[in-house]
Amino acid sequence: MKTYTQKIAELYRLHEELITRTNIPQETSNGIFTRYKYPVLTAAHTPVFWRYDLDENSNPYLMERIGMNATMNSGAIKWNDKYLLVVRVEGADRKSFFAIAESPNGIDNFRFWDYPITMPEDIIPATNVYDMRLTAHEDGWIYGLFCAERHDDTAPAGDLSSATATAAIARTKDLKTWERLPDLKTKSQQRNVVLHPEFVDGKYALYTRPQDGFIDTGSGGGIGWALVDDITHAEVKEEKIIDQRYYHTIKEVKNGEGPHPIKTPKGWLHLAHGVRACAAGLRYVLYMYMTALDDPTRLIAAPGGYFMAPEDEERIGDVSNVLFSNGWIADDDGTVFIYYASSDTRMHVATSTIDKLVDYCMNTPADGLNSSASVETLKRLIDKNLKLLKQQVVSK
Ligand code: M1P
Repeated sequence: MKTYTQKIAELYRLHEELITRTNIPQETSNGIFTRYKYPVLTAAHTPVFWRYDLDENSNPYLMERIGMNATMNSGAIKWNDKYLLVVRVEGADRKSFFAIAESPNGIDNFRFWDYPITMPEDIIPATNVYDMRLTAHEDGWIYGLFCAERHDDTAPAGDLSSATATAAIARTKDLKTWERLPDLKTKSQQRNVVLHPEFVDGKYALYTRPQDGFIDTGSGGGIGWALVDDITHAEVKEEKIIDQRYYHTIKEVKNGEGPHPIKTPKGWLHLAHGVRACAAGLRYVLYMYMTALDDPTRLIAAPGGYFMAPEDEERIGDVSNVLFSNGWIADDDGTVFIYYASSDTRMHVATSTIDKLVDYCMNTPADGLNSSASVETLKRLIDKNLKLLKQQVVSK
């Protein structure tokens, strides 16, 4: 029979084995990115001392006292040469909070900092907070923009599921102490709001996602753009749609900016999620687009279809058939670490390079928006390839 101390040691041994497991790149057939075998974070990666009361007097059966349900939708930043994720950790009580996990190489060995982030409240406290996008802005602050969810008090009595989504804004210099700024003022509800890293016309620039209700984007036409004079009292006065939704595409129902775009010599490289409806419910995939350096609102590349869609284990979870990304890190050597969550349950990484992603955006045919156009696009590639193959046969 194990002693209490031995049982605790066993918990730590298993946890350590999990979080120090070497991740393995998976062979990929599409040449665009490399997936990794293991999720980089799961609920089981959260520290043992978050979940168990380790005192034999108060927890004689060594039971979990605070359950963790998921680790998902994480912001990302390179900080002191480490790869940091600001993870959306969801407890068994359904409430999400932010906690930082750090890795030496970006692909495995992610370890949570001892304490979750203590995020100050706005004037009206939120019930739930989630999906932080991190931006190291040229003003010198690191901003975290996230969704603050509150019960919709205008809902009829007894309706306990109607909610409102607002963009919350906080900033920090050390990722430990956060200053909360007033929530973004907008006409509509907002989720997936992201701060552009540079001033544009001397103003802060936001990617927005206007929506009619908490779930429905309705008349909100896609990913929007707004300039804000004062980030400490941010208000969207004018908003224009820069990446529109279209019928019968991967973003027909909704879309939303992922992390802030990466600046490349050829333009701003964007990662976003698109949502379509099907008999099984909503399907969330990742897609990419590019905008011009001299005008970040001007679309210069819009590869058709999805960049990445749920595969295998990724398809299943609390909200199945979902990939969602709000964090990526571009290293100086051009490597890009794409952090994405699957089915609102766990975090993964995929790697690529700036060059490959720009090539993917610039040279993947755009969506022709109907079947005939898709066939014409396919025929053009077949023609070209068959000619090439013939030439090769002849020259042999
Ligand atoms: O459940 C899938 C995602 O749904 C929401 O995203 P969107 O606002 O684009 O529909 C968010 O709640 C997100 O956290 C979640 O992963």
